[in-house]
Amino acid sequence: MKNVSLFLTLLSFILLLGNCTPKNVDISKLPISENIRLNQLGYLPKSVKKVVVVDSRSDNFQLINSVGNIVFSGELKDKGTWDLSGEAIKIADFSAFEICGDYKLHVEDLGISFPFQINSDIYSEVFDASVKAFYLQRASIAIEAQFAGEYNHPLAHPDDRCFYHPSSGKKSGTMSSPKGWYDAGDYNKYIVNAGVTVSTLLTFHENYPLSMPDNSLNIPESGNGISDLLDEIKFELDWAESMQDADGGVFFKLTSKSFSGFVMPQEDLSERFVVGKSTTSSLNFAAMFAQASRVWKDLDAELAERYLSKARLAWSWAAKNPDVAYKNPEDISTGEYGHAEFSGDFFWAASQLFATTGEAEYKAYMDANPLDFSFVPGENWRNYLKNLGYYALVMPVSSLQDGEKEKLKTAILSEADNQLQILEGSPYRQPLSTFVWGSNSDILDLAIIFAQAYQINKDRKYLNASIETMDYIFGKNAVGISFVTGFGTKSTLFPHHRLSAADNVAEPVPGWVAGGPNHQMQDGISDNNPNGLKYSSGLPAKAYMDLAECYASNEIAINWNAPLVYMTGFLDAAGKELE
Ligand code: G3I
Ligand code: 9MR
Repeated sequence: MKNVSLFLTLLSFILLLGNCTPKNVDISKLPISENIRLNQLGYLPKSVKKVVVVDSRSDNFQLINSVGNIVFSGELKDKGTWDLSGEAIKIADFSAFEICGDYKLHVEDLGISFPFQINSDIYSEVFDASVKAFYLQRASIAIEAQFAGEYNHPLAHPDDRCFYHPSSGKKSGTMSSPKGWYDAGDYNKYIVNAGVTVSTLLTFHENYPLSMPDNSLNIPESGNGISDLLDEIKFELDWAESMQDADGGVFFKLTSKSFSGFVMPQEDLSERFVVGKSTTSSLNFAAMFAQASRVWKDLDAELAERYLSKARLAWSWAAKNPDVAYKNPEDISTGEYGHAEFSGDFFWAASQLFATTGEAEYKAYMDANPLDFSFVPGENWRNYLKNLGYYALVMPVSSLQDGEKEKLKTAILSEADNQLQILEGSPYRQPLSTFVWGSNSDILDLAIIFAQAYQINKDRKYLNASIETMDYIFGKNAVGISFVTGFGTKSTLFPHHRLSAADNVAEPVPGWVAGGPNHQMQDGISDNNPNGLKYSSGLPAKAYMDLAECYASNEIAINWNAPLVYMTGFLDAAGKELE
């Protein structure tokens, strides 16, 4: 390994000499071009570094360091026109250049790119921020300045007296259901969305348990000897646990009757209701608590046992009530998270219960109801859940026999190869070509497939694919921005997020990934919605507006941030491993 590294360093040096006749370029005089689409955080030193150059007639590019020296130059590779953005695409590849520092890219007929770094810790800060964002999203507690700085606010939504809505099955009365994270830009809490969020975060922790130690985030629980990531997840589990009915079934959501205005949470004094009870909320509960039981087993045996017994009860309720879909009652108009086909939910819950217990009942369900590992855009809180089941079953801690684990690993690798083929054929070198509501979470979930494949066999092609896919999130996209608030020279500034829009702070709450381009533009101007938003482009990969009113492409959501945590944490670890 050492010889390879020495060779690569020498190669970089030769390239440096060969490629550059150190020439000063007065970059201060060059215009900044937003047609150079790159990862605005930068690049890991020993990794793939491919940048998209849009609508340029130039044939080459130069890499310029902070003092204006051309340190690398190369040819622009023509990739033709991308029909999803209407752009002529060329690729600038400077993967061979590995020297850490601050750089910009120059293209003769365009100008200079946003600044970026080559460094092994470029994902470290955004990883922390993507988790800290969850703390800033907490309900029922005061978010204090000592932890939140300028994003502090008084206690809001105590949720200690929530009315049972008739759809919950209760005729009257109230229940206490405090804590948990606001779902997204709104102030409501949904079990179907909490599940995929908690499971994605726990899956990251189970695979990279040392990535976020205690005292990483400066949250109230910091210093208690437990990973700050687990402390944050526990705040959601504390709420979710209160949503289980005595018979094991799980209520669907805790919500106001309609979406509140764009006010700070402490100003939203709407009555709060416990609404619905469904197969899907019960399965989400079963899955996340079975997984949580596994994770807390060595931290708090009693809690782990309690979680597991509640997960079993929720599974049993769902098994007895397999077809109870959720639909908003007439007097409720907040989020629905409604789907009609629950096989992915059942498989995921059975997988988590089996991975934790090894018990025949759950194995029997999976054997009788097998599901392929696959990826379909737009399924992120529905059929995609089965993939989280695969991730649980292939782990060393899982009770599955090795032979069967190998089969599941082969399925993951096969899908990763399918997606890699799509990436290789994409002018933007990322695997998504269908842009719907929450498309950035599709990108992030695809990156997790590559990360899981890399975890299985350490083939660099999967690590590189995960890096190129994440480059899209941080600026290598047809919108030309970093979709993560607070990260990048040009990043999402006005997310559909009441906490960001209603506070007196100019900058949005940092660390949130926006939903991303959505060709359906449900909030756009139309015959049914004459006051809708006028999108600057209807091209699928460009159908995005950085406006607070834009909920169909610019909202933030906990289930979209969970894979952001996974991937920035994974690349932060990979960055250190590659050093
Ligand atoms: O996936 C299908 C795709 O196959 C199909 O071609 C396309 C056209 O029919 O539709 C796609 O489904 C879309 C789905 O998002 C993709 O995830 C649905 O049309 C679209 O209605 C659905 O939007 C959901 C949105 O609520 C409106 O219901 C989002 O998934 C969901 O993330 C979002 O969730 C909201 C909560 O309700 C409230 N809190 C905020 C949160 C985020 O916006
Ligand atoms: O703020 C709401 C957001 O969380 C939802 O995802 C979105 C779609 O259900 O609805 C948003 O609320 C808007 C409502 O749908 C229409 N009137 C304006 C509301 C605030 O933008």
